[in-house]
Amino acid sequence: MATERTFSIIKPDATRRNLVGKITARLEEAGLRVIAQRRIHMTQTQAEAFYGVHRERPFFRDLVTFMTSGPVVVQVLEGEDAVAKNRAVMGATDPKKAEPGTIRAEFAESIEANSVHGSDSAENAAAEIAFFFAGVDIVG
Ligand code: RTP
Ligand code: MG
Repeated sequence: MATERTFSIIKPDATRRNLVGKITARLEEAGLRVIAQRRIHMTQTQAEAFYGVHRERPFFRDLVTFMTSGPVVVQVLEGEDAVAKNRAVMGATDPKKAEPGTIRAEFAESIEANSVHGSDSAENAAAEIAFFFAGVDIVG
């Protein structure tokens, strides 16, 4: 597997509980390197566009409200097999179903307030990275 990049968000439930360092440490311990990072407060327009694929899902409105409820930390992660590696260290969407030791099992509050986002494919990773970062701000 070649070196790959993925996109990560530390969500508002985690920034509120001051977990940015602890979560980032988990990512680093898994072999992922933070090669770009920014703390932002997403606008409604940004959240709606970012989660556009979920527009028809019943949880879409609540998700946009949650993701705009406080600051988030957006990150570009690099490493071997980064997309799958990040998804593995995150754990399942619903923390009740997440493997012990994963970020969501340890830190998530609920299926919605689940502490982290990670791209689900290399294609989506490229699009999500480009949504938040200019090439000049990514230092691999
Ligand atoms: P993510 O996109 O944030 O990495 O999470 P995921 O792939 O594991 O989950 P996905 O199905 O893409 O859902 C995106 C986010 O929407 C919220 N959600 N709420 N109330 C619900 O039933 C529900 N289901 C999903 C979560 O914040 C989830 O991460
Ligand atoms: Mg997803």
